Amino acid sequence: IEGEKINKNIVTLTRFLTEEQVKHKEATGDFTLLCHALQFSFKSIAYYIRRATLVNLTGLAGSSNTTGDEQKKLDVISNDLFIEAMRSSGKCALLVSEEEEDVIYFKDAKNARYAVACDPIDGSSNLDAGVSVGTIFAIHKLADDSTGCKEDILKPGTELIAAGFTMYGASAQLVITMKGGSVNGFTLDQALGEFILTHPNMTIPKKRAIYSVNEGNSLYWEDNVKAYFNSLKEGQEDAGGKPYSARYIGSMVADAYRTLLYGGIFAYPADKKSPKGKLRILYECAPMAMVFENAGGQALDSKMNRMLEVVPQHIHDKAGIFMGSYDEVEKIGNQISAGVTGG
Ligand code: P6P
Repeated sequence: IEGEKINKNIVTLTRFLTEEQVKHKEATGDFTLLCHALQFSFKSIAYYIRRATLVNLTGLAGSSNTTGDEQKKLDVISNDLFIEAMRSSGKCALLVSEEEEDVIYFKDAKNARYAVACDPIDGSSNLDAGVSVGTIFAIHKLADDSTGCKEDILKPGTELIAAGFTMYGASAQLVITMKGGSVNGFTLDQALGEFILTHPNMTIPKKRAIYSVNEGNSLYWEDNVKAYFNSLKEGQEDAGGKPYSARYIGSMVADAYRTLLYGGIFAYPADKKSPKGKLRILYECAPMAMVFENAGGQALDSKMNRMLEVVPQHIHDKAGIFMGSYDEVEKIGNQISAGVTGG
């Protein structure tokens, strides 16, 4: 094609999933089919987001979700799309969505072996401003003797089978990782309707002088969190005396994607206003923690526990989170552990 550099070795998400499946002799193909339902929902949501402003899909749908956020029309459409994609796959036994107060059980999915947690449109408060929003997902496998119950998803992130997110920006970027695997990035080719592997084996830089946090909450931060972020604003010996740069979009998938690519630290600390933090464990903190760890980074909660070892008691439980470059999180661990506080 004139002017376009043809990528010689085009790997579609569909091919990638099939190649992954054949690596596991015991694979039944159920996980692959579940992922096809996932990619269908990402393509559909991407379609609606592109048209949102054109067909006046932004603005409030006049309802609110479980956590009191005013729901935008796209929230509702994306949630419905995701639920129907999971239901029709027949491979999902139960679903937790940020938009649904209770667990959704798919009783018709007789032999379904997977439990999915998702935030269909994370960062939706930014939609009207054209800021990148995204879908975050996490996939657990049911216990062998279970046909699907809440305990199948109230598990630590260390047991996640797969996790990732799709960021709807200039194009739709899917980032996915599987248990013990690498992190791979795919870009949606709108013309073909295919996710193409564009970022194989993503690894986060070991360190980077960029921090990403909502400074507007600093009044509520614990003293050791304040001290840590203030220390980044002083000249850094190992950075030629320069302080860190601040980057904050306010949409987790966008801040996470930039941190994954460039390095640095993203944080939403628990604080006096939100003692348990703001971000939800099942469909924000744990899936992101799995991506960051598999990319060579780290993720901790506000008590400096490994985020992937945190076990939620309720499906919408929250946690404080610090995640990013390996060395940047080490730095936090050393500084904040001095006086561990926060939920
Ligand atoms: P704040 C968006 O509402 C969200 O859930 C995440 O996407 C984002 O990281 C965070 O909340 C932003 O919160 O308080 O900084 O606006």
